[in-house]
Amino acid sequence: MKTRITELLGIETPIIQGGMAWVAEHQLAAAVSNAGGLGIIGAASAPADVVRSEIRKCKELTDKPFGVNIMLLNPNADEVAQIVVEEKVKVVTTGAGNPSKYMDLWKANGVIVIPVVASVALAKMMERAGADAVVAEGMESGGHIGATTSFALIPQVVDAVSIPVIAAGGMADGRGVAAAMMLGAEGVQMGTRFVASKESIVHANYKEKILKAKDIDSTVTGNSTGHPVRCIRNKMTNEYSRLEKEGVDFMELEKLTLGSLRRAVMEGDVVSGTIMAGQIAGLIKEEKSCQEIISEIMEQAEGLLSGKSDCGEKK
Ligand code: TUI
Repeated sequence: MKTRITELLGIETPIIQGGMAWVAEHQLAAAVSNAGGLGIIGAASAPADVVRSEIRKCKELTDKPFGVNIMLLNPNADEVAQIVVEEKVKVVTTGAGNPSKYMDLWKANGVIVIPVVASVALAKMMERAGADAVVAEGMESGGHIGATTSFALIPQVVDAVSIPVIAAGGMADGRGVAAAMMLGAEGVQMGTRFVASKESIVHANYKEKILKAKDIDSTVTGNSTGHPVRCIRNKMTNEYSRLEKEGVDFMELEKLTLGSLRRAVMEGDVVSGTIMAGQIAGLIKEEKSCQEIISEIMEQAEGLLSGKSDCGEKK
């Protein structure tokens, strides 16, 4: 499938991997890129030298294009913004903020910039600032989210900007990709589907939580702090919600989540850890390789978009 996104990025299929904190490291990014999509290293809160080393390791595993996601709440974001230039990373995606202050640096150095946005207003601002494309991310997504669903957000962003739009939030199979394309997207970013891939380094307990999840198993913490985060319901989220209802202060809530994503991803603490995942987790039943994921999804999406198959033919 060729779109302005495959052309822009020089990739075979318009599938982009989310830049997930602790999960999107070099093995996963290289596997997605080698499978014809765009792999992304998630810089998240990592120190700048760790990000540099991840980029170098990724280059050893793939000759294909890959990107780095810069989480703008990261205190090291300025340093990481510079490192992607020094390491000649082809693509940068950003999350959890407005990357305008880095735009001149990146554009002057030929970096393709794709901010993740959760609103039409930020999408328009990013286009004016020189973004090459945007990811429109609905609130079905895992992790830090905005307030609008993918179904409502994607066509509104498509109508508001001329640059290509990549859809994110709620897609994990070919039906989701085809639907996003029908809404006007030219690519799809998936996170949760790749967390449950063979090449993902997350602890087996975390993968099992995704593979066993039902439609209603995610919840959103942090609405009261201004940083809503979608994750799978567990002891931590129940405790968090209880404290939020009691109106405890921000620092008390922070204590509950300090290091909790790392504990879930690396140590498999799925009881008091944070299991970030999207609402589509309930659709994901099997751990597969990134190659299998991408080729099966694209085969199904292409069949649907060409009218040659129906939506019952699930992969
Ligand atoms: O960034 C994400 N997803 C993330 S970041 C993350 S790490 C984190 N952990 C705990 C609390 C906060 C962050 C985990 N998942 N997705 C992209 C995304 N960006 N979703 C929503 C936004 C967003 C929200 C507000 C982008 C911009 C924004 O405001 C822009 C402004 O005007 O400042």
